Amino acid sequence: MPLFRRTKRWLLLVPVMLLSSILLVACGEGSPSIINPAGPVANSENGVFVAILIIATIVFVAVEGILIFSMIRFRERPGSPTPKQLHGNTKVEVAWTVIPALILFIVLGYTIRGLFEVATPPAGEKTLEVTAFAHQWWWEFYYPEYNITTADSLVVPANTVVNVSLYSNNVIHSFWVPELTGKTDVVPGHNNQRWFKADTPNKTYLGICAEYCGTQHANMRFNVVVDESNDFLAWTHTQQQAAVAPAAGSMAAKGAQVFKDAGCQACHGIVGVDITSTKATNPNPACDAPNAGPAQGCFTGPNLTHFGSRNFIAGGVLENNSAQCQDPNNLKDCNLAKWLHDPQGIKPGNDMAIGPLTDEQIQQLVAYLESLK
Ligand code: HEC
Ligand SMILES: [Cu+2]
Repeated sequence: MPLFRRTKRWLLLVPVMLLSSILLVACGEGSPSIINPAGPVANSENGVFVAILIIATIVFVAVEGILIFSMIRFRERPGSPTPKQLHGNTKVEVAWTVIPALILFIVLGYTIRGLFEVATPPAGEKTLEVTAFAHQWWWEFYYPEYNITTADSLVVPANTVVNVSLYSNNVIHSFWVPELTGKTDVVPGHNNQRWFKADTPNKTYLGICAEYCGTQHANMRFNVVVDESNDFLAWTHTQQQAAVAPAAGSMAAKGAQVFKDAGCQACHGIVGVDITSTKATNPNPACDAPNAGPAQGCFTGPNLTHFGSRNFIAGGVLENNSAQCQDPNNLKDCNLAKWLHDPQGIKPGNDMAIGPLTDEQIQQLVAYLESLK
């Protein structure tokens, strides 16, 4: 009696399964994945995943294989006798207790090794300190060594340990850059740390908030821009400068005026305009007080001193496509203009509550904000 009597069906089933798995793989195109690690922390985490996947696959194939084989090979056939009736078998019981226990110990070993690998950065390496301040719903990054505050983009040098202090004064968020490091909760009143290192310069990775934190949780993204160390230093130097003052009479200068008149300063700090130093916006305990505001150096919205150099708007809900924002008479594809036109329509519930702006004001504000490189 052959094992499978109707071989043809199986021949059909196998390619269908393989093809559908190829289709599903295509779904992941372009989105960040933990199985493309780009630094030691993500590498170690991926190692644990792969080890467990291999062990689990072997167990799955063995168990299901024996099961399917037995179902077919020993199925009831017409006229077959009643099988021998058994009860209990000490050897089998011991085997299927001891073998899984050993397998789980191996999994535990890999996990514990992984935990130690990602817990603390290797000693004696050059380190960049960053404070990530999780807002509802955008990320602010403060660089204490350089006294820089930025939002949406975490710029880091390659091959350098980046030690991120995670701070929230609102709800629990979670810091996650799938290709660089796993998730770490950002808990009010409990400042966690997360380190990572990026292997390759000139790459950008997507960061995500991985803990539901309100309606716009999914639009709380950021990118990690990895530079050569020289480019990183040049970037810090630019970011340390006060905002460029627009040429008198220019469209941007009119925008700067609108920025004052339309009340933008109530929520946004610009160094050289309404604040003297970015330090004011760093997570400082004064900002946890219920009535904290610009007077205490605490702003509701992102610091805009160098907004023009960033590639995300409002937690990545839009891309800052500066190239489409150059012609004041044609801003239909300019995302910044869209944002200023209707921030609540684009990101409902966010904290930027403003009255409507005229098209002219938007043209001027776009010219101004995009000039803040
Ligand atoms: C009541 C506070 C408030 C006022 C007033 C306000 N904003 Fe905002 N703004 C915010 C907040 C909060 C965000 C971030 C929203 C988010 O991502 O959830 C933001 C985001 C932005 C961004 C995107 C910045 C980035 O890095 O992602 C720009 C640009 C901006 N605002 C410009 C303006 C301009 C121009 C005005 C004046 C017309 C203004 N804002 C008035 C609170 C405010
Ligand atoms: Cu969040």
